[in-house]
Amino acid sequence: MVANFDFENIGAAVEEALKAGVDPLEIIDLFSDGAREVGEKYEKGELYLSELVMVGETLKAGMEVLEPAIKGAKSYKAVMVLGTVEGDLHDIGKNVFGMLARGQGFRVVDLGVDVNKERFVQAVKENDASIVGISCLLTTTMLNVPGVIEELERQGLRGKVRVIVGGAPVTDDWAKQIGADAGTNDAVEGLEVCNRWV
Ligand code: B1M
Repeated sequence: MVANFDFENIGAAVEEALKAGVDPLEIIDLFSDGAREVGEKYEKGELYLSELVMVGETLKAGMEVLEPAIKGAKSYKAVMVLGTVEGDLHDIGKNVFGMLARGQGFRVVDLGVDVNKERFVQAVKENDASIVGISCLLTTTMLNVPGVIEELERQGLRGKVRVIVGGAPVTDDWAKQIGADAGTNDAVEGLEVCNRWV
């Protein structure tokens, strides 16, 4: 459904799958598979940007129906500041990660997309956060992630927070090389790491 940009019917299909007892995480995996397939076609020039936009809308429509099935924690175990790095407008993966984190008892302060280093740092101070989550989908905007970590260091906050970077192009090795504590291209794996930290 994602690969066919069927944004009109995806909500009903997700509802039906949830009623049939399908695990919401399995549905997220299917979304990611569809998005990957579309991304590859776009890369090969087989799809237009307008179709990429429709895929985004389809993913969002599906996530809206999925969200209530994942939310549920009543108290929180840590505060996490989350945002997509400066220059990057992709937010679907970040929202998946944030939604899962809320469901597992984190208070998530979601700063949205195109978040600069100053806003990350300000939000850490204002919310006394212990985790900073940075999402990044473009190889070009990966270059903006080290700046956030440097700014945390400059403001004397790096020792107080753990930093996780996530997104399709991110690897744990790269994240550690730039001074983060962890990196992943999988929301569930990212959450496992955060749970180990608290
Ligand atoms: Co964009 N885009 N896009 N796009 N887009 C990609 C990323 C791309 C790989 C497609 C391709 O060419 N194959 C490519 C990047 C290539 C590169 O950098 N090498 C690309 C490009 C080029 C662009 C533009 C530059 C296109 C243009 O304008 N010419 C442009 C950039 C705009 C900008 O950001 N400045 C652009 C725009 C867009 C849309 C706006 C049309 C739309 C985004 C809509 C939105 O987010 N609201 C869009 C989409 C939909 C995609 C693809 C097709 C799908 C992304 C997605 O939502 N996936 C994508 C192809 C792909 O990913 N293979 C592509 C589903 C989502 C659930 O997965 O985001 O990977 P993902 O999140 C995963 C994990 O990565 C992880 O958890 C999620 C679930 O496991 N995760 C975290 C994510 N964040 C995390 C944070 C964590 C932990 C885990 O901790 C903090």
